[in-house]
Amino acid sequence: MKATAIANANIALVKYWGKRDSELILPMNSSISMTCGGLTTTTTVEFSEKFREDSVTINDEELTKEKDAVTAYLDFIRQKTGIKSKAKMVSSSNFPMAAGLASSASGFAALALAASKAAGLKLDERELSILARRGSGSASRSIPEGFVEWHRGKKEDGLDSFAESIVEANHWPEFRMITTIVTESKKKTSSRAGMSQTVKTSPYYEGWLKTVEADLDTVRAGIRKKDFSSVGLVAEQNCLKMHATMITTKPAIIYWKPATMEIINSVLSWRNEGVECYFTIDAGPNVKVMCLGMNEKEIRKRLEMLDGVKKTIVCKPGEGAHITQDHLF
Ligand code: 2P0
Repeated sequence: MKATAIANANIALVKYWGKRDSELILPMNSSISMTCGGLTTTTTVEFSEKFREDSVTINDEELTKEKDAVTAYLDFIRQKTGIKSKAKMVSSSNFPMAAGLASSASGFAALALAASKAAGLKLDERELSILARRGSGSASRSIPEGFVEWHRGKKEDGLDSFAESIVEANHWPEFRMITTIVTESKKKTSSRAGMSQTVKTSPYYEGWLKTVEADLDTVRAGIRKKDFSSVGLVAEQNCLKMHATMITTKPAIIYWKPATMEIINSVLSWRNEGVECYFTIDAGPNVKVMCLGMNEKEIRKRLEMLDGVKKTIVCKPGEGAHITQDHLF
C-alpha cells in the first residue's frame, strides 16, 4: 500500500486560462505544453491502518492548514476505492514552488500516480490524466511525455477531457525551454482565483477564446514539423493574449515585475539581431525562453548577465509520469 511516483512540470505553449466547470476542473479551451525534463516532483503515498490522521510533508515541511488540498484529494481517491485508512504523503520538488513554475502540475501528477497505485488502482495514461486533472488542471498535462495536448472535451462528466502526447520526448531533442528565476516569493493571486476572475470580468476573454483554436492548430502542426519559428512566434503571442485578459480583469491581475519586462525586451532585441528565441510567461513573474540547442549557451549566458535574473534552469522535452522504487520514507 505504498507507492512512489515521479512527474515533471510542464510549460504551456498554448495556455489554459479559464474553466467551464470548477468542480470537475474542465477548461474552456484545449492547451498544448512541453513536459519539462528535469523539473521534477517525487511523491510517496502510503495508506495504512497505522496512521491516525493524514499527514502531508512537502519539501521537508510538515503542513498543517495548507494540507487541505492534498487531504481532499486523498478523500477523492478513498471514495473511488473504498479505502478507509489514513495516509502519509511525502513530496519533494527540485524547483521553487508558487512562482509560476507549475509546481501544482508536477505535484498533482505525481500525487495522482502515487496515490492511485498505493490504493491498488491500475489506470491507463488517459485515466491517470483525468485523475490528475481533478487535482489541478495543468497536472493532466504532466502525465504524458514530450509535447502534449490537453483536449478540453465536450462531455459534462469530463471523461473526454484528458491530455495525450502529440509527439514523444525524443521527437524534438533540440528544443529548449530556459526557465529564468527572477523571484522565489509566493505570488499574491493563485491561478485558480485569477482565471475565475478573468472569465467573469475581462472584456477581452471572448477574444481570447476566439483565437485559441487557430493557435492550437499552428503549434500542433509546428511541433510535428519541428518548425521552431512558427511554434515560438505563436506561443509568444498566445502568452501575451492570455496576459492581456489578466491585466484587464477587475481588479487587474499583473504578474509581471520589472525583471519580467527586462527579459521580454532582451528576447525581442536578441531576436532582431538574429539569435532566435521567444518568451512565454505563466501566472507569475518568471519568464521561460524558448530556443534551439545551438543557441542555448549564448542565450543562457546573456540571460544570466541581466540584473533581474537570479538563476536559469534549462529543460528539454521530458518523460511522462512514472513509478519508482525509491521511496521517500
Ligand atoms: C497553463 N496556467 O496552461 C496556465 C497558464 C497558468 C498560466 O495551468 O485551478 O494550477 O488547479 O486548474 O492548473 C495554472 O493553472 O489551475 C495554469 P487549477 P492550474 O499552464
